Amino acid sequence: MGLNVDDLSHEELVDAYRQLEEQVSQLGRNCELQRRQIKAIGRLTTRSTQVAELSKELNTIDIDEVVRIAVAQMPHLFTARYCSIFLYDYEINSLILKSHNHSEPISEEISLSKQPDTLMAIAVAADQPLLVENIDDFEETRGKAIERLKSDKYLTNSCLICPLMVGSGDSQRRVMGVLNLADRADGKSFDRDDLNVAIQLSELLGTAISTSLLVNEMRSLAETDGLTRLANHRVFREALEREVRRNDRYGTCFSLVMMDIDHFKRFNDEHGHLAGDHVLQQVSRAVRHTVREGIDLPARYGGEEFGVILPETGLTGAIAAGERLRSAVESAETGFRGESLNVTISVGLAEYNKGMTGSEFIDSADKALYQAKRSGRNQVFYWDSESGEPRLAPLISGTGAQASG
Ligand code: GH3
Ligand code: MG
Ligand code: MG
Repeated sequence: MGLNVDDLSHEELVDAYRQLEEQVSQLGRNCELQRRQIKAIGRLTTRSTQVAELSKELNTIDIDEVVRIAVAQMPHLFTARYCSIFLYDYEINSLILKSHNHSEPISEEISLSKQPDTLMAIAVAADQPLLVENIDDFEETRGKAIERLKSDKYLTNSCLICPLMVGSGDSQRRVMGVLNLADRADGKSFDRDDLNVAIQLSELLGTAISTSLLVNEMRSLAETDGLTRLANHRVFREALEREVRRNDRYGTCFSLVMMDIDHFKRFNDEHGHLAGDHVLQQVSRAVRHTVREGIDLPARYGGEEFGVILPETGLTGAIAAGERLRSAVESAETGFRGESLNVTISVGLAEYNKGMTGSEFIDSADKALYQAKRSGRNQVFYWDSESGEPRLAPLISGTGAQASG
């Protein structure tokens, strides 16, 4: 039944008109709300796609790469100006800066025990992302000052701190690091949508970091000797073969030092195997600290034998290195359970000659080592390729005196 306008009084007409007006404006408000919801859903969908793409990219076992990708992508995902990632170091209970996009240096280390009032420590303690819409309000509700990453460049008072977690359940759950985001590029505060994305990321990044650390650890276990932490025999042989190929191709020089602890069987018999193991560790330390870090490759070749590959090193340099090694072991502090114990090593070395195989090369350094043993031990011999015989290494100035036997 239709409404006949002619039957209505003036007041009723005005009333009906007001109702209509109210309905139209309600409709308008609903439309606006829906428009905003659709926009938000659109934004969330885009971000979900971005998160999914990021998760594919993070499928790498290189920890540096994981962090690099994250720092490069986060500013887009959150339209944030600043991003930094800290990794958790269990031994010192601290967060260590791994990567950031700030133009100036920022704090390198945050101790969770000594700096509990930092945003990162608060977020880690709460085990969830911390959305700070306004740092001043946040401080007021907490009733104390907050230590922020030092920077004068922040344009807003808002940041999002996201602990990177792995595992589920109280006993399994571990913190791997923290992602910090500051300053939304649009000048607004981070919001609940950002927080939801941060929650997804917390697990994603935490797992990626944990996996790459685990793989690194396994690789390190497979490549190093358990007692001495030096490279093992396999890694040494592979590196030697690589260096042989490189040398044959590019014609640079390289040398090899082989070392063996003197009378070590007797040492074990007199002091026991535990003392022997301890001495092996101390000798390895001395060797590691005597060679060029990141250039030379020191390895445990066998029981009490060590080898060092010296890239880009000719005979003279190798003789100097051999003498430094001999002298470092002789003077190393190898005490065990209050007893002062000393060992010496005999050293044989050789410079690589083009065309030699890896085994032939080891053999020539071994012959020099054998001669060092025969000549009284605690000495350095080198392989003289011209005469095809081992010779006592001459004193090279600056390398200290050659031991007499
Ligand atoms: P030389 O001066 O001629 O080298 O005499 P040596 O007694 O050192 O030589 P030999 O090869 O006869 O003995 C090596 C000894 O090294 C035998 C073994 O007891 C000891 N050794 C090898 N590996 C280990 C280890 O991992 N721990 C301990 N404690 N001893 C080891
Ligand atoms: Mg031996
Ligand atoms: Mg020996």
